[in-house]
Amino acid sequence: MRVLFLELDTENAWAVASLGPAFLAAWLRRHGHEAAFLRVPPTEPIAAIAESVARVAPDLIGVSMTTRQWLRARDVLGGLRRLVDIPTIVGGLHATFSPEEVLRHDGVDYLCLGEGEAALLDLVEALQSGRCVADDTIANIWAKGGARPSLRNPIEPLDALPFLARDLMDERWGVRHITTQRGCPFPCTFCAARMYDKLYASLDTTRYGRRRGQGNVLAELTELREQGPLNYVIFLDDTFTIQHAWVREFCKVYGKEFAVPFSLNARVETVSQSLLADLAAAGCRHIIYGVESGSERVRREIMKRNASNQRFRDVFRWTREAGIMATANYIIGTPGESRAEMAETIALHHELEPVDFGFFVFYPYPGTELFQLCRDNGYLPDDYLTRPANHRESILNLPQVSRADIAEVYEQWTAIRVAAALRRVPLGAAAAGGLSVVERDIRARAATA
Ligand code: B12
Ligand code: SF4
Repeated sequence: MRVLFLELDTENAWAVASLGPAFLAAWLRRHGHEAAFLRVPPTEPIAAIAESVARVAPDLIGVSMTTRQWLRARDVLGGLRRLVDIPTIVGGLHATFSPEEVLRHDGVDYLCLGEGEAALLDLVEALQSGRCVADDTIANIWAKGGARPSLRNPIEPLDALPFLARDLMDERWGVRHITTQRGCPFPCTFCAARMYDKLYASLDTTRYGRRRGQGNVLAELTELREQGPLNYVIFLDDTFTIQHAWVREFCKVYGKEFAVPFSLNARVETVSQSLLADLAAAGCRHIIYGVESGSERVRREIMKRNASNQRFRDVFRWTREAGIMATANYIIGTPGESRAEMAETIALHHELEPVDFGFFVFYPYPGTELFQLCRDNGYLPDDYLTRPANHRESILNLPQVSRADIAEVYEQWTAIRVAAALRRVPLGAAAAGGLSVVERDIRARAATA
């Protein structure tokens, strides 16, 4: 069978495509099926999408969905249903945690809960042999109108998975994206990534949190180096710096064999000065830390993140001293956060002096603890599923701060961003490129490689 994965872009700017389909395609191909990929720009008319789909002539259309992609997915799949007669399946975080709402829509035939490799293969083989897929015939696959399916065990060990199907990722400039684990052990209440761990923990399955062997990760990198330029590696793991023995061992070999610069995501509780030194020696150039709030109360009581502000100050200093760039990410307008606490975040930002930073207006992701809190307290508007998850404006009706308050703080952050960009990049260059420090670093390396 041939499965076509549609990548529904929500922004015009390029970003690496979703990883889910690249994992699924590799698995399907290993089992003798075909996988194709079509990137769909944000404003591409349905008729044009239908033409492109018809050219590929797939037997099944697959769509991976974050919450931000949901509205576009709804419109595209609904529109396609009127023009082409091909079954569809959706998966990913939004589908997993809002399944009833998603399945209700025209053009969505099947939905995959959680990890998809084995489940999608079973569906493809059932469709191929003409078997009916109704109530709980395939674990993880929810057929429209059917009952919620049971969940199968996550694949164990992760090394059993084939390497990512890179032709579905649209990588550029010799920058390669890789994951060494699935799941995150921390309890952050706003985080959607965390929800898979919770989903699987609540059922009679093995744990979702797993890590690949170092040898398996290094073998994928070796293959990538043989295939083309390997200029920069981005580890997309939620928190790369858990399991220090694993990380140190990996750094030893990576530093010797590759020494290609790389970046990763970390929490301040999971790094030490000596770990940062090992990472830097192996080639780590950039770490993205979730700071989220400058108020210890907001972090502790609302987000379940217990690190102190002093810990953030120390870790940002150690990171700088190790010669690694730090990016800080912040959230604005978490339920329960006061206007003064939002100002504390700006104050902490000025102390941390990260090389780069991101600021996101809080959005309640389905399945998360804070989503539930917003729903229980009436903060969530009834039409929340039709409001864009763009992280630029709040969709909540909060008692202690208004949307206008949050918009004002967002403007303050925007001004800080503009000032930082102008300090870093001469005016002409900033206007021409508008690139972040990291993007410029990556492109410069790609140009000289
Ligand atoms: C890599 C990554 C990106 C990449 C690629 C996106 C992607 N979807 O892979 C880039 C840089 C583009 C990106 C951008 C953004 N991201 Co992002 N990203 C991630 C990250 C760190 C890892 C994803 C990953 O490794 N997946 C690995 C695979 C194995 O997992 P998976 O995607 O869930 O896929 C499996 C199953 O879900 C299922 N499945 C998935 N798709 C499908 C499709 C079908 C047909 C089937 C059958 C099954 C299936 O099978 C897959 C294999 O088992 C996650 C955190 C996380 N742990 O998920 C955040 C995450 C997905 N991102 C998030 C966000 C918010 C964003 C941004 C909005 C950030 C921003 N503020 O700008 C943008 C928006 C992107 C968009 N278009 O919507 C949120 C999404 C929350 C939500 N409920 O929507 C997450 C969960 C982070 C978080 N902690 O909250 N991101
Ligand atoms: S540490 Fe990061 S990925 Fe893990 S639960 Fe918290 S926010 Fe999510």
